[in-house]
Amino acid sequence: MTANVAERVQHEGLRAKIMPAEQAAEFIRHGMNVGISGFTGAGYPKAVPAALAQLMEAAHARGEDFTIGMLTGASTADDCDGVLARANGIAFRTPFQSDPTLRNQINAGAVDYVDVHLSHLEQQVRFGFYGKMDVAVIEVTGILSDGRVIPSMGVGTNNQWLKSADKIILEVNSRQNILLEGMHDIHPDIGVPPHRKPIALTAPDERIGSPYFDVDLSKVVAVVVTDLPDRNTKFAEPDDNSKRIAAQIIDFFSHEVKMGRLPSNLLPLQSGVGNVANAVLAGLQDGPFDNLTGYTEVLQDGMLDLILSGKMLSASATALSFSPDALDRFNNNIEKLRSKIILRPQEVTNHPEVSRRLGVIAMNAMIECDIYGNVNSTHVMGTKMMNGIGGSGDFARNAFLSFFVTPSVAKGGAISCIVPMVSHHDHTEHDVMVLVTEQGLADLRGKSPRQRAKLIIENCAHPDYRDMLKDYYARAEKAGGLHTPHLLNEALSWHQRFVETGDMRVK
Ligand code: 0RQ
Repeated sequence: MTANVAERVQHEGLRAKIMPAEQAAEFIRHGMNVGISGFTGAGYPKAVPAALAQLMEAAHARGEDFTIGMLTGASTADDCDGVLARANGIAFRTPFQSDPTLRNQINAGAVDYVDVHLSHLEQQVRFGFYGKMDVAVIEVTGILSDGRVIPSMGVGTNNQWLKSADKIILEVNSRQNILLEGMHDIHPDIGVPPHRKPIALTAPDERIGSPYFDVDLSKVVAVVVTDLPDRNTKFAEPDDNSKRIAAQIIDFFSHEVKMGRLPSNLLPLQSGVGNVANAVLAGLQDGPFDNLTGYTEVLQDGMLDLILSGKMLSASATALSFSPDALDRFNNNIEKLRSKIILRPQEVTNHPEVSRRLGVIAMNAMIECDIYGNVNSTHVMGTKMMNGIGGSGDFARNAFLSFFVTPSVAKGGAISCIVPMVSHHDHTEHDVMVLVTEQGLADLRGKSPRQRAKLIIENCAHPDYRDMLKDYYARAEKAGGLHTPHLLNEALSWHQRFVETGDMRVK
């Protein structure tokens, strides 16, 4: 046993259960429900999924069925979702995912995918909506001599999977910084209605739980030691559209501070994943706001840099998902960051009660919105799943301010992201306060549907589509039904035109 293994797996009984991933994977059988750790490419198991994929491929070659139901915190990575999807090993998947092979299988009808709000999933598993959980495969940073477990770069649903599963496989990843110990805040079970107690968070930097997972050691059937990196996707430099969107949000914040509706250090920020979200946070680096706080789901490069520069005091999240450079900055500064970043279960980070109490500012990207402010975050042309709703709904509905952002067009201009009617609803007009594209910002608060339509078309639509939208709206008004004017036989005709011709514009 190397010194590293001795340091990472201090519990003697569990040390005796160390085995190769290939052997551990044999605990997973066809038809099982498997709870897997991982949240946006952080803290997912990296050895057992690959070994399991090989077992699946071998079984398929023998003509046998071998698929699993796979439940995670959110997306994992190519060496988890990807490798299992390529082995045709996933029959059922929930919640958020972003793997291209898996996405194709979902859209081909080969995988049953349930797109659920991230804050709902643990409760639904507790009550058995998905059947029983057979095995949990959880990446951790280390195991203490008394058996308590140090979580990894993400907490997500791990605590629940450890409780729900009949059998547990722990992947101890020595690549994860041992100084993560102490950065987690694992709230005890939030309980079941009608006996729930409040989640007693009144500020993002408060601690209400333990830094460790308490695991029933009798359920641990295998410990696998790894030394493998997280997904660590590099961010593109913010493009002009992202910078314009970011600049407008920052101007809007200044306006709201001037109006006395936001304090000068704003309110806790939630930021979705991706390049635009990252650009907004990068924009805050040079903005006039200090002493910021974060209450988010995934903490990415932009928020890390705000903390490192001293612009942000502290942030609460469920996972740390960094580019390779940001990971280096994190590891080099971890001593300083330990008191400023807190990682919690997603049931707590995304809980409506806490978002509402703290007055979170939610900023999420979308696929399209319509002229009345309904938002589609998940479906391309109403039928094909992109990634999933993730935590966007948890935050948008309960935020003090909810933003949705997108470039005004997609696919080189062939698609308008502002349409007469969204082809799928994730966030209704009731949950959407501010829409932003590179063209402009529409503040929908206090506006009727007809007032919103004029604002969204004028401020947010691309010039190529503005007159088409105005024409649709004017004819819809003439048709009557003047609360939310629509031409029902035409409302989705832009999408249909794109499906038929590859372009929403009339040629
Ligand atoms: O596809 O790469 O094939 O060209 O959608 O679009 O503009 O790069 O935007 O990467 O920020 O993703 C909503 C998908 C935006 C994401 C979404 C095509 C476009 C491109 C990506 P290509 P962009 P982003 C907390 C918050 C839901 C979950 C969420 C998402 C691809 O942000 O999954 O908010 N959100 N979670 O070409 C057809 C349109 C399109 C379109 C863009 N109108 N029609 N295709 N695209 N607009 C985090 C978690 O919950 C974990």
